Amino acid sequence: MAGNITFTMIKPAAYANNHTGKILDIILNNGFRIQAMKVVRLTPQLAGKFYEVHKERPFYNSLVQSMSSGTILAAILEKDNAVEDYRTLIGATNPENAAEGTIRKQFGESVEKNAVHGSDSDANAALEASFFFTEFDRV
Ligand code: FUP
Repeated sequence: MAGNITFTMIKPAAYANNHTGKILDIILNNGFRIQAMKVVRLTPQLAGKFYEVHKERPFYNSLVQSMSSGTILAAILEKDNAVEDYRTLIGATNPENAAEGTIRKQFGESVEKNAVHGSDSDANAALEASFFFTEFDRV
């Protein structure tokens, strides 16, 4: 059965360019409930750990640098079928390939600065949520 939470981050460029309000509005208008939310700045070490699965990829160092370059907003979102529905809402990894109306199409600048992260499985949603939040942070 599909789980009911996913984890998202509004990435540094989207946060710095003041897209946060518009992105949260889209999220809430599409039936997601915010269980937990905070703004933080990742150290390169923490960004590297979060994206460890991509460690061998050519884009890893640049991605880690980019994700630790400024403030991000991290949140746990709740909805039936959250992981799949949120990935539909954000669109393809590369904003150029993302469907019209998706968050990445509207606010992404490039494959690396693609505005938002969204978990790719229920298992990763749980891991990523607990990377940023404790049970006490969640309502
Ligand atoms: P997604 O699940 O859509 O976020 O995509 P991936 O897990 O494949 O990629 C994780 C992050 O790596 C993306 F958000 C952006 C970055 N990335 C690049 O910078 N270059 C690439 O060629 C692919 C991904």
